[in-house]
Amino acid sequence: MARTPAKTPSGKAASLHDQTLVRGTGGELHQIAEGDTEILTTSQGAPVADDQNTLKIGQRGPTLIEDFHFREKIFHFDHERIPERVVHARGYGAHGYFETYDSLAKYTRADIFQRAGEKTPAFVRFSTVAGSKGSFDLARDVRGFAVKLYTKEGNWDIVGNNIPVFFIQDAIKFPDMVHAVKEEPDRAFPQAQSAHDNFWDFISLTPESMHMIMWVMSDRAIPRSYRFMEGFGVHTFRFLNAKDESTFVKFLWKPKLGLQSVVWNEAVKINGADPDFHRRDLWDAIQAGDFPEWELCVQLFDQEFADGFDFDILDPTKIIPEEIIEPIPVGRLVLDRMPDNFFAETEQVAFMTQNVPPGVDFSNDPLLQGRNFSYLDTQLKRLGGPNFTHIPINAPKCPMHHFQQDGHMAMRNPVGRANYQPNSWGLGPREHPQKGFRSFADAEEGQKVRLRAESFADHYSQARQFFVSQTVTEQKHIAMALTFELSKVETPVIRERMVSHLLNIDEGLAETVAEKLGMKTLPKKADAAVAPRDDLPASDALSIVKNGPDSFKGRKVGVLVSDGCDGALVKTLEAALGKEGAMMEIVAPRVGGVEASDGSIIEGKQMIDGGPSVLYDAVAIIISPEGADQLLKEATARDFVADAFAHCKFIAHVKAAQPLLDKAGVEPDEGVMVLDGAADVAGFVESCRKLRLWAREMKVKL
Ligand code: HDE
Repeated sequence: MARTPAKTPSGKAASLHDQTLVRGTGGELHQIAEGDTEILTTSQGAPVADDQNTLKIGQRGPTLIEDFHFREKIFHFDHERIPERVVHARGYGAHGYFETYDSLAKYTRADIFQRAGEKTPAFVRFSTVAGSKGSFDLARDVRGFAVKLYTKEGNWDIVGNNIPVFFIQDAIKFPDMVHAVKEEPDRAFPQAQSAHDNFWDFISLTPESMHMIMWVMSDRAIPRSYRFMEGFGVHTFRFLNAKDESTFVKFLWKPKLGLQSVVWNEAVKINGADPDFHRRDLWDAIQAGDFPEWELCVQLFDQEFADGFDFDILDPTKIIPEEIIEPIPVGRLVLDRMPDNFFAETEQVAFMTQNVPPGVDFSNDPLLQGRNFSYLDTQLKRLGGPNFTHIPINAPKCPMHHFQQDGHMAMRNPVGRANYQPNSWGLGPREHPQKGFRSFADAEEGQKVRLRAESFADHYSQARQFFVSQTVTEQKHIAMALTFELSKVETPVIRERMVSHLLNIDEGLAETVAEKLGMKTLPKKADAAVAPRDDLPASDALSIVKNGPDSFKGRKVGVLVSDGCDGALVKTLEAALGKEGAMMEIVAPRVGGVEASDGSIIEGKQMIDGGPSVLYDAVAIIISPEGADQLLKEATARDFVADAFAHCKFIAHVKAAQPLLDKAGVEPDEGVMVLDGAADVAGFVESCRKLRLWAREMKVKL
């Protein structure tokens, strides 16, 4: 059978999501000719004649051990699972590339930063932290943002999060912190949630977590999409140039589409309506050719600058405000291809903080140091042996020459007589002092101690700075999140301990939370090792609302239609959204579609029950008077409208929809607009760019 390797029109490798493609034994893609079906074989390659029935004696007799095809099939199935990641178990990945803007040779000798326009293949895995592999996407949680860059000098993994600080300062506390947030060990719940006694018990006993807690209680922990969130390397790293001169560096990923999150009430409902909301969003965007993009930015500084801070740059519970060191964009990351197979790539990808190329080095951040130890260990357990770098997703895309050999599942071994060096035959690779990885020759001296540096002692000042940097809406969300989480804590003393920490961050916040929890009196302030500063200036970079998009690109409008609706208006709206780079999804009483007044059929993507408005960034209601009569009797249609209103979304509607809006309790405001014809469509799309009408939130209780 002759096959031609497949390419897309752009020349890029085609994807196996095209059902007419198969992967050849060498990994290449082939087009299957029409009517051409592959013959099913065993794993050993033997053609199979019958895959519907086991081998038996007689039609109703016992199954024979001799049935090697059955045995192999069941054996393989029984071994399909590997341990899920102990943290970040639920994740979703995509392929893409990183493109360098300009040479950074002045700061780093890393090959990836030497040439403007250099493109480096990349794989990214986003994740939640606490939930297991099958948990829901909209948990209140940190999101992992792990990037593998296949550079010409080996893989560089920036294993970051969507939050720039962490819960703890020293790696030795990681197992405690993770145990506390995961399901409680006796009852095995709650799953993928921090709203329980154990988590808040640990946190309330760990003041260093307070800055992180402010982030996790903010809407950063419920992003609208992976595409609309930032990523952070968290720790301070080093760049080393050709002269081995060191510059400290922090890594930040900034989404081109701006920041956006959902509100908690929406998150709870999305988890029910579509637990895969984030993965579906990434899949849909990439399949539609709407490739998400981030800029990699660096904050660069030297030792002298670092010494000027009140805090320690080795402390992972601190940020360097962007107003103090402006992040410089150094390249862009584009995700343009989904994996062919989730397990092979997204599940088996092994990120390791210790994967750095020459020119990038570590700092002494005690969390980073501990991570460098942990990630190799975890891959060994998860992937079952030392040869996990032979798995294609983990294999570097540059030449490798070393003497590591044998072991489980070895796919490659050194060839020839010499598997050691030095040897007398001049065989095999040798190290290269100039090109090879060199660590920064930092002078280290001191006693062996188990101590936390005094420079790590301020736990409240930046927590407060984060809070005062938020808009009023965002501050309210933080207060509501803390109230919600602590309302699930059954032990009063834990709630009180938390409020006593909040008093060190913002008294108004502490009072609101205490009042909403029904505390009669305020506890006394927690003792602080260092007096919290209240003069750190607000930083706009810390707010989501202040860093939203400048267009509605990449967002989605849900359009509720009925029989007899204005089909031309639906088409005008679709065209206007298309021009904006936004998507539209039809929500109809039946997926089979509705018949518009002009006789055209509008197919439904969702039936109302399956397409609640929480799945959309804005909604339009284009129905006929009869449709309105019918829909206002349906709870799901009323919820569609009421939720969109309560979640402060922009709502466009035809006049005929008014009875449905009235029934749903919608009060007129500037975010509720009438579509009286095509001319009103442009105004609606323009309003949508603001994403939400937060002013409405005062009226509705979220
Ligand atoms: Fe991780 N972390 N971590 N972590 N982490 C893992 O490695 C660990 C930390 C992060 O999509 C594990 O392959 C320790 C900070 C991401 O595959 C494990 C400490 C940050 C991912 C591990 C930390 C992260 C992981 C589990 C404290 C943000 C998912 C499975 C010293 C900067 C990567 C695995 C993926 C995964 C250990 C703290 C980010 C057990 C010991 C801080 C994004 O090795």
